[in-house]
Amino acid sequence: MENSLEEREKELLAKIDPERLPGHVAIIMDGNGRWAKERGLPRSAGHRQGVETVREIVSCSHRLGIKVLTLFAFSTENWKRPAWEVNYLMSLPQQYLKKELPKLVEENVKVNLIGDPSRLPPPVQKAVNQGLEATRNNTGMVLNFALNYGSRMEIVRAVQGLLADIQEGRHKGPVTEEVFSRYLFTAGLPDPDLLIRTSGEYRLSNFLLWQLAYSELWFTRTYWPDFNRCHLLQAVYDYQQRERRFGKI
Ligand code: V07
Repeated sequence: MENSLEEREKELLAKIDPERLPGHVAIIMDGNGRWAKERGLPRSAGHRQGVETVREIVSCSHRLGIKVLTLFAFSTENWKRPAWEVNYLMSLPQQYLKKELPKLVEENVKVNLIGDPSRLPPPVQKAVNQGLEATRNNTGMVLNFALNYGSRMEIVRAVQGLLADIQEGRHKGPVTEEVFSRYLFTAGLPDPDLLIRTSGEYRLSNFLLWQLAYSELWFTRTYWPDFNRCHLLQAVYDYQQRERRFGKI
């Protein structure tokens, strides 16, 4: 007989070493459209179910003790999708925060954003800023949404920022990896230890190219709306079975 989700969760939790958790988990949440298509539903239904998965994964990550969870919510490429779909996607940050913000505040979760918020519709900017503001002093898990994010854009902007600081005399001395990192959207956050991508695509798709240099990569054919806490726990368990050497022997 097939195990229930609860039993499977218990088994996985018993196998996971709480001392060796990935501090930072990043996720490319892919497959919402295909999930919907296979059910004869509109793509928006896939995105709506995807938000439910976000709730479950945030809650599981928090309970597990993960310190930073980064979710790729909207890429700089996603503007090329049909207007109705972009509009629907742009309703999700508000929808999510309206329902979840009290719980995030309560659970000491700190909301953070990476990407360029200036091109987002003003109501989205407002909702997201409220989320940042309401959780500003929280010290628990960092819930980091990549919104209008693209890694090459991030790197080019870092170069521009650094160049300006050098020209204006604000930065003196050598340009090291550590100095450069301070100009990325992820300044102050550790690099991801584990990247998860759902729905059977095996690409980075312009996500955290600099930051993923040494990360363990974990792929599943499961579509994001079907992804659940047991998949996350399995990814963490598999991560713990791998040996990370950072180029050393
Ligand atoms: C989005 C749901 C998850 C599947 C992938 C695409 C659709 C949560 C947010 C969000 C973003 C910022 C924020 C709070 C919540 C979100 C977009 C799409 C654009 F402060 N899910 N989700 N934003 N999807």
